[in-house]
Amino acid sequence: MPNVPTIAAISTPLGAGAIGIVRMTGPEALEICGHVFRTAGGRRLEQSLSHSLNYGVIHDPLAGEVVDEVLVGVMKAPNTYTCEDIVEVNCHGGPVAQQKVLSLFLEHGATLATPGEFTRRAFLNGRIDLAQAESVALIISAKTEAGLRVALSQLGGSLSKEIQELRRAILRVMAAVEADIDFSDEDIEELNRDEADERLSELQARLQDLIESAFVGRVLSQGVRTAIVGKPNVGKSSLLNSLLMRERAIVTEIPGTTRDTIEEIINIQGIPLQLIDTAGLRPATDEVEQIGIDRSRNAMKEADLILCLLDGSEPEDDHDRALLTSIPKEKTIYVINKCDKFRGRNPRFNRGLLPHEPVIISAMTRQGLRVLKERIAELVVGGALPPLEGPIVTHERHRQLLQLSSDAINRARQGLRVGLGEELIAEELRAAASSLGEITGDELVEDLLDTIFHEFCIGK
Ligand SMILES: Nc1nc2c(ncn2[C@@H]2O[C@H](COP(=O)(O)OP(=O)(O)OP(=O)(O)O)[C@@H](O)[C@H]2O)c(=O)[nH]1
Ligand SMILES: [Mg+2]
Repeated sequence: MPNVPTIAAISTPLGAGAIGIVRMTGPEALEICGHVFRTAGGRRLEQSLSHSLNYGVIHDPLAGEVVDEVLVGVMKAPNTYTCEDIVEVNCHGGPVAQQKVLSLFLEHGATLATPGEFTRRAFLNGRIDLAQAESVALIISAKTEAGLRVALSQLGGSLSKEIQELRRAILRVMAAVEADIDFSDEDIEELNRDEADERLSELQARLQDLIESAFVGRVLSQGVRTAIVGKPNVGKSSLLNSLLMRERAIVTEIPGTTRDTIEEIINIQGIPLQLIDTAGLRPATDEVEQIGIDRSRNAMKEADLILCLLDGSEPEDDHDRALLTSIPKEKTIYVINKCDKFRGRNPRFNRGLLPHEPVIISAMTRQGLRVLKERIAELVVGGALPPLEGPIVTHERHRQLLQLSSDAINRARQGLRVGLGEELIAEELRAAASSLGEITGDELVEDLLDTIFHEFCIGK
């Protein structure tokens, strides 16, 4: 038995589709598939050219029956996704045929792949680094074109390249600091303390640029969590529906219609918003409503952005006042709804109570929605997404490691200024480089791999 098991999984989503792909990688992939695949001309699969598509049938040798008519893609090591032999069986898209093909592979010696295991092999076999591997999950979950562009550029290695450059540059300064007085080596350049400090200051600025890109990266990859909150009946669900342009949430004139939170993704000027419609906030009348209201408060707390909806056709009451004091105003846009009811006149709601200028809309006639979208883009990214040039950090894990690296450089620079010993300074710089190495996987803890790849889907 070879050390590396051959693994297999269904790589396309469950359910019916035009085609479904069962994928297998590992040293025995061709042999295992060969046991159950017959080409029309009786040729053996092992004899196929690399990167070829082979027509034939998958048959169950024990039952002696044909399972499906298929095309088998053969990709031989090392120029493949995993750097190992891969076969991809394109079946008809019914779940039964795919399951059957997978079971046959497992019966003939393959093991079921764990989530992300194909990509993990690509990483372990050195084809991509860890940051690139993580971008694969981002490509799958991208919610806007801009998000996809960023993920693809990360897969292409833009972030890894910058991080590797920074890491090497830090190690060079470290070597120079260590070599300072003891010995001279031709490969190590000489830097006095001021020069080392200046070099580190430049590196820190580059780290800072990356850290700052993380906000846009997160917005693009995860979307902006946006909670629509307000009293019952002010039109929260109507606003969700008009922004989505479909009747997603139930709307009635009965206060307390929405009981549970409802989440949908919309795209505003390239910014993905994860919109959350919530149960109206008021003293609950029953247990179910209370649970819904607790969820609304939670959604409000976790939101990046709050749309606080108010009914402009009614004067404010004590509930409105209580609500307004409980809302964190820095991340809130106040929206006065139902302007079709007070057309041309002032809302009956006293806008003097609001900490900033509200947007006036009608969720019913869609009036004011364009202005609302502009306000959202303004608050989230200052009007428009910045040009997506250069590497962008998309994972919180990366942002934290960059910050650790920058903090360590800071300590090293302080050490240089106060005349700390070379060894202690070098130690900080080693830590700074090591944090960066964790991003690309050059320095690694095995547990981390499990955490990262378990977020993947099976078959990727
Ligand atoms: N005239 C007018 N009526 C509206 C507007 N928006 C919502 N409504 C009406 O207000 C009522 C309540 O709307 P919903 O969208 O269900 O309100 P909600 O805030 O989700 O209410 P809860 O789920 O009970 O908290 C419905 O009868 C809507 O048709 C608007 O812009 N103009
Ligand atoms: Mg509702």
